[in-house]
Amino acid sequence: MESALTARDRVGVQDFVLLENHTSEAAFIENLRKRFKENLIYTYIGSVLVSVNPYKDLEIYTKNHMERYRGINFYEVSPHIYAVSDNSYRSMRTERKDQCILISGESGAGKTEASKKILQYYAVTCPASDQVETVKDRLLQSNPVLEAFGNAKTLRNDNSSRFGKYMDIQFDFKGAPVGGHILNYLLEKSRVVHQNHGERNFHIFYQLIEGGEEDLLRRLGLERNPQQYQYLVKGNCPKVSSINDRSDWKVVRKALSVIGFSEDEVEELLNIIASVLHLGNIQYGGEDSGNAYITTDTQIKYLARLLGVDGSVLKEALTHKKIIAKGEELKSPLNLEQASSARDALSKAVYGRTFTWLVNKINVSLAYKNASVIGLLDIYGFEVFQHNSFEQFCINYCNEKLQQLFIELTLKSEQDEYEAEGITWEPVQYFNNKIICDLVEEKFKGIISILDEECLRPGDASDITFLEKLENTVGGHAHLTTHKLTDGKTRKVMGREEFRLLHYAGEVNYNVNGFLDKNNDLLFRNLKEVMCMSDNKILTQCFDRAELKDSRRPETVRTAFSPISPCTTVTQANVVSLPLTSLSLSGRFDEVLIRHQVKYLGLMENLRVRRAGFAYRRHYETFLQRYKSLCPETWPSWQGKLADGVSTLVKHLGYKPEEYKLGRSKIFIRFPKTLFATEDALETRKHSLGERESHVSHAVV
Ligand code: AD9
Ligand code: MG
Repeated sequence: MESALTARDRVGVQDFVLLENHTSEAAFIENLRKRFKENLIYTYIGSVLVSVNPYKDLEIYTKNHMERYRGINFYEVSPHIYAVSDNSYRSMRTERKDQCILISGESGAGKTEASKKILQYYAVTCPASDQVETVKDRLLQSNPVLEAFGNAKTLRNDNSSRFGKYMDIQFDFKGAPVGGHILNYLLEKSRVVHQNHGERNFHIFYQLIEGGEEDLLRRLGLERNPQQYQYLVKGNCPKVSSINDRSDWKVVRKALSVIGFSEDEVEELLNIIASVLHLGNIQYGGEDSGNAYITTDTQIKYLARLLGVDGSVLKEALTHKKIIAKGEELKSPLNLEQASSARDALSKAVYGRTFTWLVNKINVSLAYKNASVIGLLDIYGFEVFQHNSFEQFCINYCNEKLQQLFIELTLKSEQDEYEAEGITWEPVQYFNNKIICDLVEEKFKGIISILDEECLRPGDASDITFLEKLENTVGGHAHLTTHKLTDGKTRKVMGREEFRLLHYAGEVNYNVNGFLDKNNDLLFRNLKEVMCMSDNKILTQCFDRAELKDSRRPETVRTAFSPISPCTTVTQANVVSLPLTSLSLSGRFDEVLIRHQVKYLGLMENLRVRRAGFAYRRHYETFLQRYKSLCPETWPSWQGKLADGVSTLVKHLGYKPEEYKLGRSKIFIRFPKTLFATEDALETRKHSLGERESHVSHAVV
């Protein structure tokens, strides 16, 4: 391979640390633009990768590209997601420390695509064996399955992740991928029963209807027309031009087999998916205030068969609520509204739990012990719509946590390393969004605590009383505003049912309508009972009878947040690289959008910290090994202490004192240009020796 960079690769600067005018946001964006024009979508800020979504295939993910990035150092090749992948891999191998790659950015930025590219890189470049081939296939095939069940078309992204994913890729001592583990969190279940205009339900429903074979659909009692299903018509958007549901169906079916789902399991899984559609078509009769009754018996018949439950018991559970009064069980009829929400609650619970079952099943097929790990964190991106509800609140809170982790790992760990190496440096101030995380999650007085409290308070608790409590408890907080708290002059007028959070990524107004219900996520006991009696083996695993005996308080969304905990383990891991993605719509360099994200992802602050510190660091041994040929005193080998050798070498190379510092085990180089110059010297020497540099000798481990 020809090493080094071509002139094109060097358009603008490939590391923002090299930017002349490094405090200027305009210069930052100009650099992104220049590179984007040349289809160079990646740029570094030190070890952080920034990417601009091209929305077209740039053919930069071929096998050749993968080969080019193997064993290479960051500065030797054009920035790429493969360089990040490779760097993490080598750190894991050489330092024997688990790694983590965080991927953040707004919805549609390209996070999920980036995580897939990383996975593909490992699948292609890591050592293999027959057993490993199976694992690689399974790892790769888990994506289409998870996306079918957990992604949907939204206004921002035709393939938007509606759940968070933390995936561990596990490697054995030879560096071969041998297993994996996926943690999913907080699937946006409400999408099963409702979609906003222009959005769709989860892909799998359309895939099944469009792609399912004739006899399969007949068996499931489904028609080949999404418009027939109440749960699929809410967004008025059954077809999406960028999506081929029929061919995706084939991909998903195959992936399920590769992962190791038996035919029976697939059948039961599809029975559940079809049941959700039938549930959505159950209609009720009755007056608003009177008792509801079911008018659609066909659906009940299908449901009874597909779920393996007694139709009349199900019918009753969909129209009555069981309560215990004075030790006696009483059935109280539901009115129209209550019955519809009981039905929807069942659909959400069935779908949500099946999704979790699916992830567990994939985990079983990927299970492996005693491995080193590279973790990939890919969550749903920050979302702001015209109307934002509880779902956006949860998603944006997740992003807030991720941003905090990012700050911890880039800014704080940077300072920690200088300390550990005994390097003096001036700490840089940066905005820490912990104040916003605390506002949401603090015990007793955080927004979630206040919400939980209202959910559990009997009597007149409502979305509005929740809002009032917010005003009373955290009303003075700098990051929270409501209608009542605004003066109506200086701020934009807000709705009476809204509160506004000033997130790290900008202001978002949330409408409190439905907050209590969505947080409670209550499923009536008798519906749970019916599910526990099901013959469907997946459902019996999803609805455990033990749950019926459990009289604890219902779980609220807070419990679903606990999986953010991978982040706590991540803090201990060695985080090499944190790709960040910024967004451009439809391949255009959308300056407004990009400026917004540069600002809110804190990229300028990140650059500031990087510039104040040292752009590159190398272990003495690595550094000496690579450049020793450039100095007569260190060539062919240095006999003394490594630090002295490095010191002799850099003095010979003419490094100025302000350009570098020597720590306990590493040399710290302030600017990449110093290193580039040394690289160039190496190149010149090799050419003068008539040597063609081979890819392998280029590798520095
Ligand atoms: V969300 O928060 O899940 O809504 P993501 O995950 O950030 O979002 P995603 O990876 O799904 O976004 O990317 C959105 C679309 O951008 C993809 O469907 C591709 O069409 C497009 N994309 C993303 N990355 C690339 C790329 N490296 N090259 C070309 C890309 N197109
Ligand atoms: Mg995504």
